[in-house]
Amino acid sequence: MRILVVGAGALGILFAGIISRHGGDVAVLTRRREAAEAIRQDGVIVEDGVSAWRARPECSTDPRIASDAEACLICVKSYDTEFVGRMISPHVRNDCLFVTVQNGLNNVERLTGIFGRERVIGGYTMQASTLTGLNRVFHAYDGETVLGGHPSTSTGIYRIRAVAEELSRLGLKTTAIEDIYPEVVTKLIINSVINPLTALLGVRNGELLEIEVIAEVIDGLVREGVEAGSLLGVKLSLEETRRRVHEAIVATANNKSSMLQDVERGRRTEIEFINGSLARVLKDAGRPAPLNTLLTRLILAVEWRGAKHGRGG
Ligand code: KPL
Repeated sequence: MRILVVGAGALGILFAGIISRHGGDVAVLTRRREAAEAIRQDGVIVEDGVSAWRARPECSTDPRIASDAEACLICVKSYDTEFVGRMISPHVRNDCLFVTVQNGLNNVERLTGIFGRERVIGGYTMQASTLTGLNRVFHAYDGETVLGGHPSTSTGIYRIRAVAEELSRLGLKTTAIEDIYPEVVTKLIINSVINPLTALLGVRNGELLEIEVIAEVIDGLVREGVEAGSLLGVKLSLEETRRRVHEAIVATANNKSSMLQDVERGRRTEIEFINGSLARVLKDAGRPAPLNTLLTRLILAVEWRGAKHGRGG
């Protein structure tokens, strides 16, 4: 299967590197010329603290590279999903599949708006990596990727399974399930805790559990998330969701969350697609969302500081 990884961030580089290392036919599409140059010259380098390896996926800044892809893994930030979807859409094959394991809500809908309901696959990933150079990542956790059927798609489960099997064969532990939506909402809640708190405090994921005074904030975010989930039609158990958040923090302890990485680079974050979207779901139903609202505003303020004073504020 010819795979196109769209985006050369922490996850895109990791996915393309793993797939290429396992003999997959993979290319990366990035709009950043200097990243494309580095990948073409030196390949991608993945290190995990013990060893490092290099792989050589193809790489281009030209969207026409999408023309022979059978599956596109969309690995850009949520605010760029629509842009890259429209950029590749004139070039893709009629039977190409579009897979999103991005953070945030509604990436599936953004893609179905461009490619229709039958070619989009939703999912989430617990892979954790930190971008350490233009073509280099620190792989903090080799987590599971899960794909599945979604209320906004009608992609056949057999096609979803075929993609999951192919990705697993190519080194990315991937499973397929009938209904991914509860898992997407759970991952959203996990991100609503880890991402803004690590970004505001400037700590790696695991350190969140050492800071006793924020335990109540974490618990409050889980409660708001579970309530938002039920408004989205997903019944989650509070206890189980607390366990999943805790498990994610422990598993990805050595990672810098994607939001902390963005803040450190003075870049736009995904806050409006994570905590902002949970706050909107609650407020639209007339429910209070104090923590998600506050964290959204604080991270937007940090973005403002970064824009005013340069990198990392
Ligand atoms: O999704 C992530 C992110 O940083 O965006 C986790 C899983 C929390 C890893 O850091």
